[in-house]
Amino acid sequence: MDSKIIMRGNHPFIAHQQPTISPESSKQRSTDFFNSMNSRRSVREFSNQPVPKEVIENIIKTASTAPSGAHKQPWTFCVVSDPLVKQKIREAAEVEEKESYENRMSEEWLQDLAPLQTDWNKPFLEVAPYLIVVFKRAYELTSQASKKNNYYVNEWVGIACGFLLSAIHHAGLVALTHTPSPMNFLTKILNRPENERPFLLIPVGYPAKDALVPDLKRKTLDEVTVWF
Ligand code: IYR
Repeated sequence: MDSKIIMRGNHPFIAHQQPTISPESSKQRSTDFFNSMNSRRSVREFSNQPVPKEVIENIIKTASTAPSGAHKQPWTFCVVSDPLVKQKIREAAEVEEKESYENRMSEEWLQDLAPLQTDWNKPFLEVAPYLIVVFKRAYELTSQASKKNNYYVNEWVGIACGFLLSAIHHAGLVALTHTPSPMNFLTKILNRPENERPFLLIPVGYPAKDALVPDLKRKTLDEVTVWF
């Protein structure tokens, strides 16, 4: 159904359309959604089982519904399934990660990571069928090679990644929110333009049959909430 256009100034508006549901349904739906999201875990052990491309398209479309300042949508999702590109990314990530684990990370940081039992080896970067490399667009390049501003880019791209991780979970897949540091190698390997900066590297797929995750506990509602 076409929405009726109402002009505000020179700009078209349409009626907000979201079905109203009862408070009881809201309770049920928020409980169900919490239970679903509470079962999401970051996974580092992937199966190489293929994932339909349509699922990846849908989760990226979902991420791109996120709000953004001045509706600039300052994100680019690079989708990598080519084994040669995945191999290049793994090799470059492991070079940086080895240096980080051996020389750059503080004792305190290494101790904080001990419960996760991570190290510089990143086999998941080749095993997972897809790597989604999220770039933030610091500004936009116009055809006249001038720059157009984007605003609060970290906040909006972070929110879009939250939507992406939720959509991945909802689709029955798993992901790792991976931050090899520094990440400039992704700009080079994926040949991204000067206005884009790597933000997160997210392997996506099915979990390995015998995948383990650390036995972590989440903070309680009281620990994370202050009511006024
Ligand atoms: N980037 C490294 C180290 C690492 C850092 C944090 I903060 C983590 O939550 C987990 C790992 C790695 O991926 O191993």
